[in-house]
Amino acid sequence: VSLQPETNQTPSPKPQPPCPDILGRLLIEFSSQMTMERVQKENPNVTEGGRYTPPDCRPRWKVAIIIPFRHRENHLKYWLHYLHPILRRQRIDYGIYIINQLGEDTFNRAKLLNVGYTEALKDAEYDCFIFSDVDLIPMDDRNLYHCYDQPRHFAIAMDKFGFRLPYSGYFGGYWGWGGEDDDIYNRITLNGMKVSRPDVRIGRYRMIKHERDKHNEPNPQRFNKIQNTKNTMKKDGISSLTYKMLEVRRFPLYTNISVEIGKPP
Ligand code: UDH
Repeated sequence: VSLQPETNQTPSPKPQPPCPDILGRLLIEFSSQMTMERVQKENPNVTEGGRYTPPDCRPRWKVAIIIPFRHRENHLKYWLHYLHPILRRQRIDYGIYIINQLGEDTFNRAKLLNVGYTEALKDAEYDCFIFSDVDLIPMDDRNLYHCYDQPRHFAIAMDKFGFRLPYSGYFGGYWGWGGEDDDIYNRITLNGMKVSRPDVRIGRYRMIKHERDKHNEPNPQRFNKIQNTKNTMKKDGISSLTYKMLEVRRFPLYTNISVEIGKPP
């Protein structure tokens, strides 16, 4: 999903003919072995910390891609292998941020996304933020990772849901264990914004199959929480965010931000 700060509203671009490098539907598979060395060799033009600027045109936007993360090194290799070339073909000016939750307390995806938003803004003047899970790969490079004038839901047709939107208020690339994807959908609509989505034939995604992670069990309060967005949204979120930054490390293909975010009250 992509969110744009209110102050930075940009008019949506006019429909244009496809760029020459765009391939359309892509073959995505996870059976071949992947190594970070291979992915680095494939992407020599990505600069330190996973930054890229197209050399042949001036992009309209600067995009930060934020990935919540813990113990998913193998998925990350595939994600970088597929996404860097796609973003390059799309002529995106971007930076990749892996927000790594330290320790073994309960995983908090939404809080990591908030940390990513805050920390990425210290790096550059990003125009918008795309939140992606580490195991979600777009199957079509016409699904453009640039900014939109309304919050954008990219992964609308996932293989695990039969390439369909599971419900109309769905705003996640993920089936939420804390309901945080439904909560942000509520925040968007309560603030008078509208979710924008690609065509269902283009918004297709493959998820890397995996077992449920430890310390990320379904939150029993999730149904109750999403009933209360209207009351909680003004005081719970970016405005109440606290965390302990432990390390920012620039790898060739991404910036790793390791944080302690505490545990549930
Ligand atoms: N994530 C991690 N580490 C974790 C948990 C989550 O990196 O321990 C990140 C990662 O980017 C992941 C995202 O948070 O893609 C969402 O994780 P999730 O496991 O909550 O959601 P997902 O849809 O899986 O990937 C749901 C459980 C599937 C169980 C399937 C059993 N057959």
